[in-house]
Parts: sequence; structure tokens; C-alpha cells
Amino acid sequence: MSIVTKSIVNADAEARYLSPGELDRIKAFVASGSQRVRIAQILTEARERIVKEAGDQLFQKRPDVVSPGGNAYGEEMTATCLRDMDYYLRLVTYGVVSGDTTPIEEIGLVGVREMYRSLGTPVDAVAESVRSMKSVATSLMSGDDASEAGAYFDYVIGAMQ
Ligand SMILES: CCC1=C(C)/C(=C/C2=NC(=C\c3[nH]c(/C=C4\NC(=O)[C@H](C)[C@H]4CC)c(C)c3CCC(=O)O)/C(CCC(=O)O)=C2C)NC1=O
Repeated sequence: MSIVTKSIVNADAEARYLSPGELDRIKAFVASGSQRVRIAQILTEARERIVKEAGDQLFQKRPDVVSPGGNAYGEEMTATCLRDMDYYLRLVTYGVVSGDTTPIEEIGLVGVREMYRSLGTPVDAVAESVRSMKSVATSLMSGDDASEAGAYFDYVIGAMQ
């Protein structure tokens, strides 16, 4: 939920106008709108490249995951691994646009460690893949945009540790 929706829900629950503090936070959210949309556009347009290059980086750093016995071994499993990376990149765009980590958390992080444990997927390697996506993605942006986007990748990485 964006800060706008959240503030309205809270204010209406108390049948009151938005408070000065809430209006200030909404003002900051609106002021950063074009930056957040620009970042989401860059990530969306470059999604194939980001996933591909970050996947190459991951498999170089963690050859075990694509070796016999590895969780992403074989064409089909490697494709599923890259698909998961694409999922997390997509969720990062949701976070960036809404200025809120809640959609990332609710869609992709609740119970994630247990899920990957039950799949036999090393979650530290998934975190590494997100770190690589952050590095490829932020290299496509200006410094300010890179630090704004980076925070959402860091959020995902942190939740996997
Ligand atoms: C949008 C929210 C969402 C997420 C996050 C998600 C993840 C997800 N990844 C899965 C599998 C998988 N995930 C991976 C991923 C990897 N294996 C590795 O060794 C690498 C480290 C890593 C890639 C970075 C692999 C290989 C599988 C298949 C495992 C198997 O079938 O044995 C599965 C099991 C079902 C399936 O195969 O689709 C789920 C649910 N699904 C969702 O709907």
C-alpha cells in the first residue's frame, strides 16, 4: 500500500483529516514520484539483461548450484532459477513505484526461507543472485537513482539472511 492509501485508511479509521505529518510524508512521496517511475521504467526495460547478466555472475560465483546435484542443475532447473530472479526483480519494481517494501514482503518474502529450505534451494545463493541483480541494475542508473533502487534490493537480500 502506498503512503497515500495507508494515510487515508488510518485517518478515516479515526474520522479525521490527514494530519500535517501525514501530508508532509505524502508531499515527499509525490515529490519523488517521477524518480520512482523512472527507476521502475529502467528496471522493466532492462529486465532481461539484468537477469541474464546477474545469472551469469551467480553461476560463476556459485558453480555448485548448476553442477550435478546442485539445485539449479539442468536446463529446466536453471530456467526456474532465472525465473525466480525475475520474480524478485519484478517485486523490486513494485516496491520502488509504491515507495513501500510491503508488496515485496507480502508477495515474495513471507516464509521465503522455509520455502527454499523445503525445495533444497540454498537461500544464500538466492540472496547472492539479488546482490548481482542490484549491481547490474544500479550500473544502468545515475547515483541518486541507484541508491534509491539499491535500498529495495538490499531489503530483499536482508530478508534472506
Ligand atoms: C513471486 C513470488 C514467488 C516466488 C519467490 C516463488 C519461488 C519458487 N521457486 C520455486 C522453485 C525453484 N527455485 C529455484 C531457484 C534457484 N535454485 C538455485 O540453486 C539458485 C540459487 C536459485 C536461483 C537464483 C529452483 C532451481 C527451483 C526448482 C526446484 C525444484 O523443482 O526442485 C518454487 C517451487 C514451485 C516452482 O517450481 O515454481 C517456488 C514457489 N514462486 C512465487 O510465486
